This record gives sequence, structure tokens and C-alpha cells, in this order.
Amino acid sequence: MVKRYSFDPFINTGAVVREVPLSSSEPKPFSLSNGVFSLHMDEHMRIYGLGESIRGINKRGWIYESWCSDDPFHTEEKRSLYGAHNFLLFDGEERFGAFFDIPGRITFDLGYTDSDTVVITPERFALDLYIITGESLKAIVSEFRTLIGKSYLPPMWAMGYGQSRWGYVTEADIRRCADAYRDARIPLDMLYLDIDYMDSFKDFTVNSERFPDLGAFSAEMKERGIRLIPIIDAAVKKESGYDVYDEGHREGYFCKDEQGEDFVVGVWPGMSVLPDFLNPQASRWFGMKYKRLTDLGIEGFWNDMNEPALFYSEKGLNNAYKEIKELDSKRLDALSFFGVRDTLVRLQNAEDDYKSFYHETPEGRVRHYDVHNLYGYRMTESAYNALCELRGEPPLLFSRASYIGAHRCGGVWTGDNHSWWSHILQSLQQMPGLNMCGFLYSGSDIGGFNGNCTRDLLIRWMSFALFTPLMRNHAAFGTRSQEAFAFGDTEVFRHIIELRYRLIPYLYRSLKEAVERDEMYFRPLVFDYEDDEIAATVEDQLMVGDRLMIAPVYRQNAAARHIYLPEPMTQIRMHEGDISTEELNEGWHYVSVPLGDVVFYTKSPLELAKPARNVGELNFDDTETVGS
Ligand code: MIG
Repeated sequence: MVKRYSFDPFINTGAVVREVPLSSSEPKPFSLSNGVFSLHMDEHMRIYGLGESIRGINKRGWIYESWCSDDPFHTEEKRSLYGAHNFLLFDGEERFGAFFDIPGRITFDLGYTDSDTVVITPERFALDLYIITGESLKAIVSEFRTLIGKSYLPPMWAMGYGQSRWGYVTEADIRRCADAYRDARIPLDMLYLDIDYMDSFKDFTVNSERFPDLGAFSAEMKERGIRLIPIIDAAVKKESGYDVYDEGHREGYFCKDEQGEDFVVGVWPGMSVLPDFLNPQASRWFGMKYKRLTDLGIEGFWNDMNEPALFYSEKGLNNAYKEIKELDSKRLDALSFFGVRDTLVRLQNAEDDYKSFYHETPEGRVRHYDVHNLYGYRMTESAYNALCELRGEPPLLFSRASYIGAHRCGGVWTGDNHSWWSHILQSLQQMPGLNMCGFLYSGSDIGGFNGNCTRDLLIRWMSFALFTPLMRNHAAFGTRSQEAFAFGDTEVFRHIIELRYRLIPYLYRSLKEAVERDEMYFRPLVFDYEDDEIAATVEDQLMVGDRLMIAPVYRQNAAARHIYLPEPMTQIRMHEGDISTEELNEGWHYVSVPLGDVVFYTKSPLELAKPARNVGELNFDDTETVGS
């Protein structure tokens, strides 16, 4: 059951698709005073949800803030990442879900300040609150999901493995990568194009020296079973003569400052402007620009920098110049040096900039700051609507920033993680939260984005990520190569990636069913075994689809780990491409998992396809059954 409480919302966020009558009762079990929702927690209460956020599956004990942020350091003390997913599931003596539908900042203190108390503080008291009850954790999630509408389902080929790297600059770089995968006989379905394919980082342009004929190149790759997936950034280069800028400027489709002038920010293309994705005309206009790339045979995109990320604004930069000039006249001491340094650092994603521009929405003019968390969502929606219209079917599409609602239009990747062991576990722990909020097609940058990857890290990361719907290896500019062929011996990677393809019949069916039935693809164990007190504390295993359980190794040098089975299961082991099984009883086991073996568990027989070079070549009818 869903109850809705309304507290002066000034904009329809679009998150909710079902009409829910207003409830006049108190928003129980919260108590509300002075614009703050609070709740006393019993000793055993656990809290799930909050989508893409850091720390454990059970969120109790930390403080979170929804504020879509371009922050490439996903360390434990952070409160926000790229998404704003304000759904929580409280599991104590009282069991209920709560969705705080608010486009701006909101803080969730989940027993951080006072370990027995939840304190939820919307910065501006303008929101809808939905309280959701149901028979089980799963039922509450499903009820919530029917409220927010069906999740995005990508085309089947998007279940293939993808290789990406910020640093493939030319057609030759991409072809070399494709060839290396072919030569190593490692399956591959997608190669990603990062910002360097563009002409001066201008959206919807192609650098003609680097890619003389993208249409022909994309056809050549497709012939080989590989799709090219270009990036699109949110901001548009401010340059007269660049038609996207000229048109948008003329039509008033960019966000405006206080005086009604286009608000100018610095991002990759240099001085840039921000499409007003909250203005339906502007959104449609921008979305239709993807046609330039679909006309070249492109079938999928990733949307980046849509928090929106701002390196600086024209306004902020001018203020900083002034400060530096003043300093010039003083004698430079350490404190003024640090002052100036901080001024420059603070230019990035500055709160003052987010307060300095406006959107034209159907509800009137709104300040960006108050609706900040909707921007990435609306960019994804812009692309999704246009691409569905242009293609007659959904594209491959995923985004960095998001709000609930965007789950209907695309997936998400979890942004700029690091080549750190802790980020394998972090990624695992993010998946169920994302799934609760409807983001099913998701995954992390395999091998880690920032920092240098090592062979063992990549093997372990992939052995987990082969279960994530979005399976993409991606790395930052200037980092060490981390493709599956980069570490000399390719066999070990070929076996792992082949296992992914062998599992696609099961994984894609699980994804599709999760979409159709408003369910989760990844679940914490406790969702399936509610009365099992041990299952409720397991933070490094997940259920995948209706019958699999995974328990990956994510520690450096570990060659074995403890796993917990809530019921007897068949252990499936892939060793050098061969599959073997073993029946295990319920309870704890210490399982040997040498580097390169993939070990997982099934409750009932599982079908495995034969390996294939790409999804198109997979034979869904030729499967073998393993497990009992
Ligand atoms: O400021 O396009 O998260 O995946 O490779 C960095 C370059 C911009 C951030 C994305 C990352 C991408 C990178 N982008």
C-alpha cells in the first residue's frame, strides 16, 4: 500500500507515474517537526536503498546527502555520488519503504549523529513523501517500482562485453583494440568512444582527421559484430558558427543567468552553455541532435557530465582573478597562498554557480539549485525519447547522473571509481540499492577508472562484473592499459568473458523478468531469506535472478573465502573454461577460489550456452544444463 503526503512541491519531478490520492493522516512512522522527519530505530533495524551510494548494503550508521556530484574520489567519508535516489527501505519492528520526491538537496542521517535515530532533512521543505508498506521486503520494493514505472530494458546485444578507454583517440586506436580482442579470441560486442572522437569536444560533431568516415567505420565494426558507442556530454561549446550552439542560443534553449543571458561555464570544450533539459522544447531539440550519429549507424550512447559538472564559471573565474591580483600586491605568505589555492579548487562545482542559473519549466522559471538533482535525469530522458522515436526501439543508453525516473530511460554506470580492491566490493554493494530504485542496467568501470590496474585486480573485478548487466572495462586518460589483452596472457580473461556469454540466456532473461515484474535483478540475501539472521548480515554476496547466488573474491592475494549458504545449493566452478559442480549443504563454507576460477551457486538447474564471439552469434537453443 502507498500513502502520499504532500509538502508544497513546486515542480513535478516526473519520478512517479501512478496517481496516489493525498493522505491526510500523519506521515507515520516518521514524526515531523520543523521541516525535519525523524524516526526512532529499534536495535535490529536495518536500512536498505539510497541507490548509488557508498558504504554497505545496510545503510544504517552513516549520513548521506542527495546532491548529484562529479566527485572522482569515492572514499568512505563521502556523502554523495552522481545519483540522487531518495528511496529507503526500513526493516525493523516496523517495515516500510519511504520515497522522498524532492528535486533539491536532502540529507539522510541514518543513525550517524544519534545511533538510534533517523533524521531526514530536506534543505527546502518542498516535497512529496510516499510511505510504502507490504508483506515482505521484496513486495515493498515491487510496490515502489509500480509507482515509478517500468525500468529501462536495453537491446540484448548490450549484455555483451564492452571495452572503453579515455585515450583511444583515432579510428586506428579503436581498430587496434578490436583486432587485439579478435586475435585473443575474446568475445566483444561494444567499443566506446570517449570525448576525443569529437571535434573540439563539441557534441554531435566528429573529428574528421581522427575519424574520416565514422559511418563507414561503424559499418565495418558492425560487420565484425562490434557496435561503437559514443559519449555525449551535457554542455555545449559556446562558439558562434557551431550550429548546435547558434540554434540553441537563438531559441533560448540554454540555461540563463539572473539577467536572462546564457549562463557560461567551463567544461571540456572551454566556455560552454548548458542545455535547459527541464524545458520540454529544449529537451526535444537536443534529443533530436543524436540523429546525426544514428544516421551514421550508431545505436547506443553514454551521457556524461550531467550532474551537471562545472569546472568553473565565467563569473567564478573573474572573482578568482580579482583575488589573485589583490594577492599580487601583498607579500606572499603561506596562508594567502593556501587561500588562493582553495579559491581555485572551490571553483569546481561551486554551490554559488548552481545558484546562478535558471530553467524554464512547464511550472515556470526555477532556480537550478532547487532542482539540481533532476538535470542528469532530464538529459537521459531527452536522449531516450528522441532515440526511441528515431530508431523505433530503445537504444543502448546509460548516464552518469540520475534521479529516480531516469530508470525508465536508461541505465547508469557508477562513474569514476579507482583501481582499488575496495572498489570491487563497493560496486557489489551499490548494485542492490540501484536495483531497488529501478536502475537495473548498471555496472562499474571494470578494472577501475582512475589509477593503475593490475592483472590480479582485473581478474577478480571481472569475475564479479560478469554478472552485472552493464559489463564494461573503462579507464582514465594516462592510466596503464587494462584491456583483457593488456597483461600478456589472454586465456584467463577469455575464459571469464566467455563464461559471461554462456550465462547471457539466464542473465538476460533475469533482467527482462525483473523489468516486467518490477523486481530486483540483484538482491541482498535477506530479501530472499527474511527469517535468516545470518543472511541479513551478509554484505558481500548477492542473489542474481531467481536462482543464482554470487560470492566473489575481492581481496588482494586471497585465494579462498568464506561463503554463507542459506539453503543447500549447487556450487558451479569454472576452471580454465571447464565447468564442474559440487553439492553443498546450507551454512558456512570456506571455499578455495584460485585466481582465474569463477565460483558461484545455483538453487536449481541453470542453462549455459556455448561460448560465442558476440551476442549475435549466441545460440539460445543450444544450451547445457548444470546443477540440480
Ligand atoms: O572529466 O570523458 O566519468 O568515464 O572517461 C572527466 C572523459 C570526463 C568523466 C567520465 C569518464 C570519462 C571522462 N569524463
